Amino acid sequence: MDRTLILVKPDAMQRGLAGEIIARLERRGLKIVGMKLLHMDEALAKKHYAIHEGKPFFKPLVDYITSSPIIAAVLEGTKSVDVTRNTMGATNPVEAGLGTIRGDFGLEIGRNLVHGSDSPENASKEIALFFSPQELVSFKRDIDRWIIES
Ligand code: DAT
Ligand code: MG
Repeated sequence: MDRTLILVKPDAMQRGLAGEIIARLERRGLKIVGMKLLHMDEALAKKHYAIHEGKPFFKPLVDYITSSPIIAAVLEGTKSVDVTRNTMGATNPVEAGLGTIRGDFGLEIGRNLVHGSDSPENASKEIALFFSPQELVSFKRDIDRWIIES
């Protein structure tokens, strides 16, 4: 199972870039197997960003990610973690390449539009924070296409 979690962050939601961001990942070939609009509370934000606890940007990060509704989605496909992160670009938009989401639409590290899991292990953990197994569909690969299993 090759899945990753993305979050369309509050700045992207407020700027009307959710469709653009999801479209770029979808056009790459990744399949949407789960999606929801939700407003993260502080407890969920702290769990999701637990690895950054203690860092100077932790509180601003939690305040930011809980500041408006966001979209959480699970994407599935070959090397989904790496492909998603390549499509997102570097954490700091100033360093992100043109043609990446952060490079094309961002300027501030604290407003970098999108989250993507950084390893398959963390993807599994993060997906479980946001989705129950019943909320995800599964795709079956049939040579060169993906078919939703009923
Ligand atoms: P990424 O989102 O690319 O996985 P990360 O996991 O290192 O990056 O950090 C999580 C988020 O925290 C990142 O998207 C933006 C914020 N952040 C990271 N480093 C920061 C810094 N030095 N100053 C301010 N915000 C930072
Ligand atoms: Mg990260």
